[in-house]
Amino acid sequence: MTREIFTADPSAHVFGDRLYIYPSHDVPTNIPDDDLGSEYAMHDYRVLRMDRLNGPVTIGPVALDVKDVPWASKQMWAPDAAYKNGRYFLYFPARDKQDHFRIGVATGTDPMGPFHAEPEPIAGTYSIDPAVFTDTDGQSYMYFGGIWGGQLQNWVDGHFSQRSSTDLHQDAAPALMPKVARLSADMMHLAAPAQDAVIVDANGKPLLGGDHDRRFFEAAWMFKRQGRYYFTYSTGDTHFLAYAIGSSPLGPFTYQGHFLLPVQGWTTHHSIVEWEGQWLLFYADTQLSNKNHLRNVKVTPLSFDAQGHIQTIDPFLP
Ligand code: FUB
Repeated sequence: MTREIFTADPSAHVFGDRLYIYPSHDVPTNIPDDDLGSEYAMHDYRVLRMDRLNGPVTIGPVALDVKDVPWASKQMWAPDAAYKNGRYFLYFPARDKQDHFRIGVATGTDPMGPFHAEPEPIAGTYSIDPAVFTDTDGQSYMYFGGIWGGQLQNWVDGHFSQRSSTDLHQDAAPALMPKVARLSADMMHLAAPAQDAVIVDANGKPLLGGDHDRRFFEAAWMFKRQGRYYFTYSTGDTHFLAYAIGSSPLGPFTYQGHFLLPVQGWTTHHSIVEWEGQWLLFYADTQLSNKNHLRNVKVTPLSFDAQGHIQTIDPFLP
């Protein structure tokens, strides 16, 4: 969508009659690739805007820099945004001064920013990849979490303990699940402690830790279509985007399948939004750089069959 800067992890939202994308802003670095994602050394956010589908993309100024976040030290990873009562909210993960990923919130009056960060991360949050969904009744929910470099495996008891740099190494046990929590009316806090957003198979059994083709890794997203809640996510080391459907935003969600086959590059992270009567998938790949940590956001139409299944996209086919 834009070649001027490197962007990834696109969280798209329609505010008014325009579409805004809240991506990670990738930057060059010599840090080698590793299982922790150390090469993703981003330090600020830029917002993208489209005034019409397939129209030009406007790149906003710096919307938030890590130096202006009192609690954060580095690695401004995949953000999301929301709007309520004249205020825009930017939710973002970053490492704190102890090197633990936490999730912060920053607010502003313009969807392009700038955003002013709260002095502390949101109490009760940890790990990475916040995604905020507002239901048709006005209640908002935050989904978050990511294993390996996202550290979700280190928070199983509600506090950080260094267990592993990947996952729990319990292939026959239920996988680590994404987290979901109701947001407070002011959008700044969790209204209740985060709980597991459980992903189950067709028999109602939680997906297992060893099921790398299907289990949750990172990159949560939620949308509602025809009264059903679609929880979408990345399988990480197997490089698929997958989805599961539930009847409540809190889950459980029944696994359905992959909807994006692996792109060029290690990560795969996305958002799905309906705009101008068309469902759109925003994602990213490394075709312009050939480097895992220098990605570019793309958009493609998304289709559903009569049963509401998402039709699988092969990113290498026209
Ligand atoms: O962009 C940094 C991290 O890589 C994101 O937080 C993950 O979702 C993955 O895309």
